[in-house]
Amino acid sequence: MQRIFSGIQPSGVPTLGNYLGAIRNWVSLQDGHECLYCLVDLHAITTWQDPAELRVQTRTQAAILLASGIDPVRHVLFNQSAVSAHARLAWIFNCVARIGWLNRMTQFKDKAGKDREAASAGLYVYPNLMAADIHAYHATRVPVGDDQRQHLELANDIAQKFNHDYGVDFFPAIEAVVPPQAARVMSLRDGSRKMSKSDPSDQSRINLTDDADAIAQKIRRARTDAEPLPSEEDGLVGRPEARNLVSILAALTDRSVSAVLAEHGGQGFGVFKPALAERVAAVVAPIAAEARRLLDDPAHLDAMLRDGAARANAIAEPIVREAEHIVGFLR
Ligand code: AQP
Repeated sequence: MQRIFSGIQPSGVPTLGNYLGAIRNWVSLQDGHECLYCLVDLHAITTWQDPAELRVQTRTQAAILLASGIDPVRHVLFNQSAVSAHARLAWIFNCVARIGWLNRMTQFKDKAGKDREAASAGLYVYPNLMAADIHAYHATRVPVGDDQRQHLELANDIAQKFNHDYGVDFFPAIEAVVPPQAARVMSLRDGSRKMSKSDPSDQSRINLTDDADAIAQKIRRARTDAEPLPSEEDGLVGRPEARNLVSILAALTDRSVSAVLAEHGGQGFGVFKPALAERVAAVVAPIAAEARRLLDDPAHLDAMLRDGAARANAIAEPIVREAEHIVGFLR
């Protein structure tokens, strides 16, 4: 059975983008794979996180993942900092990856913004830690949104260089599993930016804790143009906000963009937006309600994460010890 690893940063409340780009895929891959799903708190602190908030967000994410259908008994759900193998292998990878490779990473450029000199060193080497997350488990399949493809290519480059430099065949190749529809959900306020849980504007995203009223209000206020929807995909060229809303509905209903346009083409946003809001609420509101119920018992969530970390550690520890041995560390 192939092993899957994927992570999500507890840097805020997960969004509809996280759900359609990653979490939904995580749930369906549970059948037929051995899955490790990780709340990547080491990644989260590459940008400032209030310590008390980080603990709350980590629990909230655990609750949302459970409410979305992640099974912590058949599979493994844990937080990254509880398994030291991640940080140890990341250090080795910091010494394998080349600065030129990291300089090409577009996510660093996006997240660091204009003042790159002021970004944390952790944000710069973020892709090396992500490579370590996956390779510490010898995972071979990684379900991610489209925005993470470049990092996965880097993770393969690092593994190849490690194997080549040390003359071993130790780290396997990994394959990105990217969903066909809505692999990249965009902001509701700006169709050129991806929907992000850390966007300062709450109106830019649907949080997986939003109720039906909040969802309807955010979609009603979502930025759009004045034209009705086209009947064919060509008509969405130059209309990123319209394309985003149509893509969201396509993903939620497991249809192509053209199939959605075949049904809704010609409609104005006054008609389309309420139909979309209803679909979004049908998926998000039950997750939000179940997550709220689970958050009433934080001790249970913490115990579940500790159990996950112990099981993750049992897999990663021998692999990372072997990597340390290959590198020449004396034990
Ligand atoms: N807008 C998106 N559309 C599709 N997929 C997305 N993902 C994130 N945003 C979108 C996918 O969600 C998974 C977990 O992401 P992450 O939390 O590890 O980091 P991120 O990609 O940086 O997500 P955010 O929401 O933008 O977080 P912040 O704001 O903290 O930086 C990944 O598989 C990602 O592809």
